[in-house]
Amino acid sequence: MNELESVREIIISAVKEASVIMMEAHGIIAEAKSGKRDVVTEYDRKIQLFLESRLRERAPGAEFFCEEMGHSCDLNAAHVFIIDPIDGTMNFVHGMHSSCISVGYARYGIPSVGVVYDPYMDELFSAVLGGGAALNGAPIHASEAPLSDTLLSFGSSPYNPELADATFTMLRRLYTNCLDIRRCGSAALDLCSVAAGRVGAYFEMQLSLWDYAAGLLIVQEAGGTVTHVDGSPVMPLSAEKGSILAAGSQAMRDFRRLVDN
Ligand code: LIP
Repeated sequence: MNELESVREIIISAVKEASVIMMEAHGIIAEAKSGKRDVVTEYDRKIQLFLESRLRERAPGAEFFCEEMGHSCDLNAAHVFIIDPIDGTMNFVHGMHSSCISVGYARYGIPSVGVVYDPYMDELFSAVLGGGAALNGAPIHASEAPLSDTLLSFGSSPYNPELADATFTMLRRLYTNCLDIRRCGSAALDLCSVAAGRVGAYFEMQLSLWDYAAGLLIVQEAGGTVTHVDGSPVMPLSAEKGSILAAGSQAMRDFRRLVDN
């Protein structure tokens, strides 16, 4: 087992333990952050603190870039864990079982390990740089089908209603050029659906690094491509919010043709 595979195992172990906190949650209370569409719960904080504690034990000196409690760090440091303790918090609050724990790991700014765990479905998506992507240990591959033969998932950037026109204008153009659309409410799970070939493409106009750091590598290692929606590269990793587009090769070509014209 090489070093990155060891890091993956460390993350998987911590994430599986942390998922118990998520699955045993009760009396979930949504606390508004930037607004009532941007919420956090005590369970987001508990899971983040648990993961930081476990990962620090196994990787002393590592830095953390996390959604809750304002962690910021040098994203180009030797060892950085990028954590979304509950991706799909709004679903979690409303009892819609479409949420996950997402942990990315970067070495000197290069995404090197990604782990996304959906405890409701008991689906663990993972990847190491150069080692392929897997779902519960079995290899997964992004779809090679044309967009017209696949589902399209999207995110509605609910924290940024000023992006609604751009989102739904793009969606209307794509809607008649795919089989149907889906909106699951978790960017990390949407990215894993691209990696597993369940959907041909996914886009969202505004995300944070913790939403996509793990899923980015999982898509890439599954043979897919991830860019910003305008086609520009998502590397180097940035703490700034930005759009994300992930797709299999043919669906990406179709998306670009439909959107750029
Ligand atoms: C969410 C994303 C979702 C997006 C939401 C939010 P959170 O992450 O997974 O796709 O539409 O605005 O960013 O806040 O639940 O970790």
